[in-house]
Amino acid sequence: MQSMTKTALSLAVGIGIGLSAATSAWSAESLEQVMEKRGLTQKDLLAAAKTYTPTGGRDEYLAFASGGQSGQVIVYGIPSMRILKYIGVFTPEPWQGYGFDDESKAVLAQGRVRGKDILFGDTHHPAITETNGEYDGRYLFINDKANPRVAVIDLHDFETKQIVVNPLFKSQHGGAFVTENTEYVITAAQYAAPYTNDFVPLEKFNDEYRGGITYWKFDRDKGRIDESASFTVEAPPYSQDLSDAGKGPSHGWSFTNSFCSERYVGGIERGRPPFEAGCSSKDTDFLHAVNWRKAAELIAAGKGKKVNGAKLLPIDVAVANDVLFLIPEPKSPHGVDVTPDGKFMVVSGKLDSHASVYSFEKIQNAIKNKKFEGKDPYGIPIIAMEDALHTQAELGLGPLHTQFDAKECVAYTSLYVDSMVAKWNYCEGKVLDKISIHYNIGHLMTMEGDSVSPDGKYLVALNKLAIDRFNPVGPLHPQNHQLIDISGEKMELLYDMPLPLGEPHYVVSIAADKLKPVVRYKSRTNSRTDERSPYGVRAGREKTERTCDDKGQCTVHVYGTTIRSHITPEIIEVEQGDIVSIHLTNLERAQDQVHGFAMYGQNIQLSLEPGKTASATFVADQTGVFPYYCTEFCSALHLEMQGYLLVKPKGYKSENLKMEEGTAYTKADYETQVKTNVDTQAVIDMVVAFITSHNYKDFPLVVGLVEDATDQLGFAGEAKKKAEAAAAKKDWQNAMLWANQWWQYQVKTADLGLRAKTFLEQNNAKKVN
Ligand code: RUQ
Ligand code: CUA
Repeated sequence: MQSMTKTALSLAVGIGIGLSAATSAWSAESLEQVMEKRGLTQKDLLAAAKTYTPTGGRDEYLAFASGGQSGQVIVYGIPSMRILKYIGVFTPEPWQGYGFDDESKAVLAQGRVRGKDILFGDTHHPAITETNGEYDGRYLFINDKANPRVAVIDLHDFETKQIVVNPLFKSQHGGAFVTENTEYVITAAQYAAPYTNDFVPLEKFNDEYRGGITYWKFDRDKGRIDESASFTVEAPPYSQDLSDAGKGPSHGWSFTNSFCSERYVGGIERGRPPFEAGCSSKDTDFLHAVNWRKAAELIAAGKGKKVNGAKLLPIDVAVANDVLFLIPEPKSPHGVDVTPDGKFMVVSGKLDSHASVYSFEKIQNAIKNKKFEGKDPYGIPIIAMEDALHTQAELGLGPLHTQFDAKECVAYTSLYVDSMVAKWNYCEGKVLDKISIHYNIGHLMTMEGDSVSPDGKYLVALNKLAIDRFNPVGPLHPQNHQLIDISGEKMELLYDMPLPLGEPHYVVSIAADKLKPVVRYKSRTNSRTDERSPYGVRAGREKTERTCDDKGQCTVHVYGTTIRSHITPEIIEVEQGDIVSIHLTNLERAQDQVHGFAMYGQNIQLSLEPGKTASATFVADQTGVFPYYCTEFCSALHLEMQGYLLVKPKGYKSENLKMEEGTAYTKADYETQVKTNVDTQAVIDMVVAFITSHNYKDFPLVVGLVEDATDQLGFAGEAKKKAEAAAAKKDWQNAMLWANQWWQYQVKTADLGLRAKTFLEQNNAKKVN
């Protein structure tokens, strides 16, 4: 390395050649000293050891949490509780370009309600696709309560692909719940309302306001909900709450609980007692049992009707065909959960201290024997509670949701008022253990807890209040997700995770090894449709086209690319009034080599992951100079990844000016640069020799890096030719500039190569020749 120029040498040092890896200076403090200094107990240390994940470590489970009012989904690892991603769902999310590029705007536009953009969501319940009742990790669904919508997220890239709007409902709390093979995604209305968009006075509540349960047909091959094959089972205005789909023996059925079956309408301003008084006066509400398989057959046979463009199975048809039944359930329940074996349904009443376990077999017997205690005002048969109940267990105050363990008959129920989790045996109705949480738990979740084979191991308590758990940050506190170890007899609290992004109603978790997300897109992909974008281009084919229609409206399509460290094109010239559509394809193939694209004054921010094509369309309605740049620190020359949009006044005449460069270069400058380049090439050759002498082809990540490095080296070769051609003409200015560009490509080649080399070393690649 002796003869290297200073620049090439510093590059080599910077990228770690010739330096042995420095061993980390481990703290001289002893464990005891740290414990004393930080006031930690043995128990704290044990909890830390169960959750701490050293650098580079991975989690055993991934959790998908609703982001509540943020309208997003939050992804974190268990047991480390490290947040990995916020997925933009109902709300724009600029980092991902969600709601800022044309492709994702089209997804958000699907979620318009009665023609209005709704740019937030109140997300409640995520659900993962299932195959035979097991999570398969293909797609994730989540509902919006405030506006009756469901979103489909593809777990191959963790992006939202579809939003559907329920045309019948005006709210939709109970969802998303999937059937055993994801035939349907179930959602239920909460606040009864007319199915149409018409005004209907509240006095007609009993007759014209309705609840309902919607079965969204999921097309697995397309990975999208098929609205035309979806239908709703009409239900009385009983504030349907959450649902769960049957499994195993109860597959084909679904269960939906309800509150306010009093059908009370408040109105303090009309002198009426409030909703809360009238909605909790009866001792029981109704669990709805629906034979959805039969309902689907009736719909297919044309027995339903069309209301507001949606397929509806009216109550009378449902009743006549044994599709819909009611069973009393204790006061103001919240949540119904089917046991993993599909034999029982657990319901807890918020205003009752019991959890009630209903038997599917008993319900079926009552139906078979036509043993009903009566009918509700809408003619729906009611099965007596004692004819359906398996057992009840007194758990504590404010029981809400239930999740299941891998251990037989073991369940966990949240106790909202008590701020506790109860571990109990639902076969025998016996309490096994209780633990305090902080504070006022809503949902809770065990690993793969909704599937037919829960893993148990950990439980996450999703608490409604955090109060004093964290450093104060003003009146709006973070949410508190508490991780609990449930592997032993007694539950042990391990970790508090603050989550500052809306109330996380529910979360689902899946074994991390079931997920196989991609690290890059196929070249030129519209990530929202997963199809090749018609606007994508290859390297070297970048172009700008301007066309005008007969009314004189001109549209400029820019087909550009990004690669370290430049955006092509670097100058875009348009006329005031033009519609400008900038389409950028990220040419990178290396993992994590993302570029962004932001422009002054146009509300544009794109995220260009490797292979992706994204577009931004806007009207250049004001003249001026609009710099744009890459928003990801992607390379040493990231700040130079820039350009200008020039919006000229209509009819602007060029003043025939010449570009004046800030610096003039000489022959000596050129020669010094060439010397640097030659030395740099020596560094690259060393790296290449290392890589090719190892089995790098066995590492897809390295193959991606090598492909990108080869591209960059090819560009270097082209720049070299241009430099030499200019030098031959003694045009030292251009010779020097192209020689420098040649070096820039070499630096990127070396950077990629070094990342590949380091990876091979760290992963013990084998020497092959
Ligand atoms: S909610 S705390 Cu599922 Cu919307 Cu229960
Ligand atoms: Cu690309 Cu910064």
